Amino acid sequence: MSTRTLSVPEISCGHCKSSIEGAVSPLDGVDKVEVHIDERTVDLDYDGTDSTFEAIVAAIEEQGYDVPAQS
Ligand SMILES: [Cu+2]
Repeated sequence: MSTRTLSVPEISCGHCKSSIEGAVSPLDGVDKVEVHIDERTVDLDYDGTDSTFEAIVAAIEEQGYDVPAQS
């Protein structure tokens, strides 16, 4: 299991939180997803594989949010 925090600058409100958490939590390999509105971040616990991470980013982008390259 890996823990990672994604920066998603377009997060702004409770709708963003529920749509991102709703899209990411059902994905295979995701144990936990929590959006922090004030920090505009997404905390993740997932299986650590690249394919799961790519699916998470794709799911967030499908909800309309840009996920910039993470440092
Ligand atoms: Cu919002």
